[in-house]
Amino acid sequence: MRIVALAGGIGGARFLQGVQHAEPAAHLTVVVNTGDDTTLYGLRICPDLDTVMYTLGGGIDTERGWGRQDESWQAKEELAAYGSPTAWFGLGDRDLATHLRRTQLMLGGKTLTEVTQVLCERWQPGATLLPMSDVQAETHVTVNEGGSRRAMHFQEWWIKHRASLPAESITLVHHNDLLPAPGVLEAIERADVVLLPPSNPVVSIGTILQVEGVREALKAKRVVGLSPIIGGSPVRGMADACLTAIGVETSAEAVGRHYGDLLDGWLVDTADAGAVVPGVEVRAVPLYMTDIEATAEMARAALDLAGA
Ligand code: FO1
Repeated sequence: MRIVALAGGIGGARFLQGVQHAEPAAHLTVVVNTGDDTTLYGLRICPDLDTVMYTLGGGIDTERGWGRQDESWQAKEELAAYGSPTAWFGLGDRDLATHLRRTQLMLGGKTLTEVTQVLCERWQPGATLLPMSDVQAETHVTVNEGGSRRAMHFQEWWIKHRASLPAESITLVHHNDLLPAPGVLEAIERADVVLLPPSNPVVSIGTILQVEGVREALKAKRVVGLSPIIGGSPVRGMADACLTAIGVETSAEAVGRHYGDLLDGWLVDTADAGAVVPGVEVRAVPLYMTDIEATAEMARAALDLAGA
């Protein structure tokens, strides 16, 4: 069975572990959000690609959900001592090697798709990881600070400000056509089922849906999504701040409706059993990823709903 998932960071990566546990023989391709990517200290940093790669490859810090386990922060502390204005970014010493190696490969002429394949040779995630695009695109958030409007990179808003500054708009900034990375549309077209994990519907899944041709390719497929919102609040992260910014209510039903005609099925937690999404089959199952077995059950429920 060929499964394609459009995924962001922590929640998406954790769900994909459940998919692999439920269907170890399936061929899994993950189309990963690159809108969170940023360049700091001259290094190209791809948070969602790294989070999926580390999580499926066994290198993730399971407590944080991002970055490497057994991490140290010497470089970050030294940068803070120098008064670096970007010392707020969680630059782990082990994680730093990934940014250095990625940048080294890109300076040598490799695309992000090619770089990702090289880095995955070490981590062996057991899935094909594809960036959504090889074209640089970054999510910027416009905030209103004391009457003056300012745009900042998503990472600054998310990490430095903990998404506490009300976002007036969230925009994906790219200077070239947002073309899909090689293999993305082909993987979707060949898929038996496409899954939308419980990632951030705005800055992760929503970003991938802006890539040229992706929405059209999905229209021809069985697509099942899982709600990242349970009982009116995000399970983790700050998806509510992002949903508010685009005028979508923070509820399982509203997010399902937001994905609209892309979905054939929508899994909500039992707490949201009454959710109705016109034209979409909604099922209520436990959606807390408390351990790998619970997550695998979610994956089985999604595949069952997809009729896969
Ligand atoms: N998230 C934080 O809350 N604080 C950080 O300092 C931080 C650093 C970081 C470094 C590398 C990486 O791959 C992820 C990192 N994240 C951090 C998570 C990241 O900001 C988010 O997971 C995604 O961008 C949103 O899904």
